[in-house]
Amino acid sequence: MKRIDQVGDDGFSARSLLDGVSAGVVNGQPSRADESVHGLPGLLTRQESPDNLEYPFWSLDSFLVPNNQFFVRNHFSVPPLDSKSWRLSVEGVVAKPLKIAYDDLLKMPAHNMPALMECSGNGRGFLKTHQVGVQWELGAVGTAEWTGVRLSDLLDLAGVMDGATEVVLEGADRGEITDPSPKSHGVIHYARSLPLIKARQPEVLLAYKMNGQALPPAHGYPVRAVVAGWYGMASVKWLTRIVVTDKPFHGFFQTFQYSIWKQESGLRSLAPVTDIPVKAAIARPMSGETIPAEEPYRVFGAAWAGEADVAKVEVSTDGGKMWDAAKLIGAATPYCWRFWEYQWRKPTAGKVTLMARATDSKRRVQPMERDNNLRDAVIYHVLPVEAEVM
Ligand SMILES: Nc1nc2c(c(=O)[nH]1)N[C@H]1C(S)=C(S)[C@@H](COP(=O)(O)O)O[C@H]1N2
Ligand SMILES: [Mo]
Repeated sequence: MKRIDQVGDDGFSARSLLDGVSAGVVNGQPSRADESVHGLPGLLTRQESPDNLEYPFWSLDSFLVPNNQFFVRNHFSVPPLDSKSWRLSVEGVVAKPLKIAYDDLLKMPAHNMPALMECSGNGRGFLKTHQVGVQWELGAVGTAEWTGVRLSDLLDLAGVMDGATEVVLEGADRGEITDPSPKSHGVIHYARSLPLIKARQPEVLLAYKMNGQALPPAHGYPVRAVVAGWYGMASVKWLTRIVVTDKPFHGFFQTFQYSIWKQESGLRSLAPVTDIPVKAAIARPMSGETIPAEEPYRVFGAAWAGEADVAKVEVSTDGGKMWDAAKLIGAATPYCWRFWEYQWRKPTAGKVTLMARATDSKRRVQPMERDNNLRDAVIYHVLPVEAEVM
């Protein structure tokens, strides 16, 4: 079923814009990507036109994911932008509306920030109650080093006026969402708003570099937002317009998509998805893997906690009855994942269910069960990995 109608054919495919990596093998393991006729080597194709490409999470081995293996989540086709003609307008409740050129942005104070990006639908393919949307497994997540200017520096240039409460970020990409419902009834741009208080934080950048290279077209060239600590939907790519507002923004991707049920004073209401809660994910073994019996095995993965740090990761090799502490590797880097490992001394033959569970620096523990109020997003409950020891 075709979900999104594109406008014109001026967009082009993300795949043709990414450099391929050597096909067939990733880190010594066969790549499932080559099973797909159209697969970009090193990424799994979940959807085409618009392209939605997944990082093979089981191949995890470097803290920064290379640009050509970084997951891609697009709602429309990639807009053909060029840094020469690109302009960013800052308007709305500001004293001095601005139109910034790419070169002006490069002259502003630059900041480097490693940060994790995770799609709020990451893991949707594992939900027991099927949800419409891209059926991601574990790999709609990655960490990159971003370089750019602080959104707050730009807001200061424009002079945010009293009464402003939100900052709407709009991308150049657009289209009409026709099926399934809800429909957009006309062409819309990708847009998301941030509360002014988050927009003002130092971890919110307008980035023009990713891992030291110019931002690739699929990841928002020439300029994107990076809202560290929040799910990826907030990090608007192909940014061309910023509107400071004094009332809540209720756009399509703020309400119909990327919203969850909350309960306050006995009232249920939909609230936009925001920060990333604590989560551990197992990279190896991958599900269905065969593990040699009676030999030590290194269970390996990553954990992250949005605006908080990871304090603890525990592993169970018996389906959640007994838990043992995993070792956190390296030092904590704010807004990033932390790798962990667990030495499983003596796996005994048979089918096994492995689990990893993280706790953050505010003592919040990853839940065992899925909360259905979270609808099709914010998938962070403990996910079992079934493997066989033989
Ligand atoms: N303009 C625009 N920005 C966007 C999107 C989009 O479709 N259009 N997708 C968002 C979502 S849902 C995610 S998860 C991240 C993914 O960033 P990536 O493709 O660089 O991994 O971009 C966000 N920014
Ligand atoms: Mo996303």
